[in-house]
Amino acid sequence: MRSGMVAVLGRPNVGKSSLVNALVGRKVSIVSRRPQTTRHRIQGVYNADDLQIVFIDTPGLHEHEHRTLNEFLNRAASSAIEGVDAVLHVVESGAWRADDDLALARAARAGVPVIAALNKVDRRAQKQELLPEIAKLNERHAYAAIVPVSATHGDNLEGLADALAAYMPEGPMLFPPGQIQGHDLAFTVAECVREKLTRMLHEELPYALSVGVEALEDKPGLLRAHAVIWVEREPQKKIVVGAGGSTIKRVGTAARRDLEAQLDKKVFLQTYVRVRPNWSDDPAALRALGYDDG
Ligand SMILES: Nc1nc2c(ncn2[C@@H]2O[C@H](COP(=O)(O)OP(=O)(O)OP(=O)(O)O)[C@@H](O)[C@H]2O)c(=O)[nH]1
Ligand SMILES: [Mg+2]
Repeated sequence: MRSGMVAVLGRPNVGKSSLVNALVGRKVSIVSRRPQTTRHRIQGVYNADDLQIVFIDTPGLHEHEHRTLNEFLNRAASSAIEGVDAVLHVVESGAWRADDDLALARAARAGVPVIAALNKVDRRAQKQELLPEIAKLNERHAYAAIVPVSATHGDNLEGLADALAAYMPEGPMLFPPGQIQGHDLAFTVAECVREKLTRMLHEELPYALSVGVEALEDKPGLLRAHAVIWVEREPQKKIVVGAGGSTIKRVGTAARRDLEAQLDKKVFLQTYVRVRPNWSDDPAALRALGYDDG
């Protein structure tokens, strides 16, 4: 038996959370086409016959933004490397950016083997295009392995797990096989609501949003939850609510349906929108809203 911990690092939007969800076989981390979707370290456990890997999904490392939230996100990602057995550096095929250099530098600093997952290879029409890209990655860093994958198509995930397995220490499982999620129900509800908001709202608004759950009642067959959506300014509240409450209603319905499918029970979800000026640039507000700076 081998078992170990793997920190999943990379710049925003390369598909880290998609990859962790695909490996773990269920949705532990929210996903959207916008960068900076993940805001917390999120654990997902992969189990195979003689292998257990605990993946730690992290916020995308990035340099160009300077609110306190961005500092928190970068610190939360950087500190995920502490105590892990390997780092999985996720990169997007055909799209190396400056923030990839930043992520690689952090990964290399961990002092453990770094494996590259070359993600989104489904977008490459010709598989030969990958060879020069793999050669280029080899020049950038002495990766322990470079594994082309597609998180959304499920391509080569076992190949990736096998490559990681070689670097997992021998030893007993870290978690019982049934336990696949490290976060509590309130977190799951809040993240689900934030995912729908991030997907449905335009432009800058997702970055001005945070979601918390203020009350939760979990009974057999029924979950009741009150979610509070925090925005920074009154006009943002109007946009989230929408004309006649239409936007918030769509968000609430999508979140409820997703939660009902995930939890296999009925969900009664109420949503409120409140203003907390400048929360994303205020360390005390960030801590109160559940953000962890590592
Ligand atoms: N075509 C394709 N798209 C993918 C793949 N993996 C992820 N995506 C898409 O890429 C976007 C970002 O995915 P996420 O998993 O949220 O990326 P992330 O790296 O976790 O992003 P942050 O949390 O913001 O750092 C989403 O629109 C995904 O559907 C893939 O293998 N192929
Ligand atoms: Mg993510």
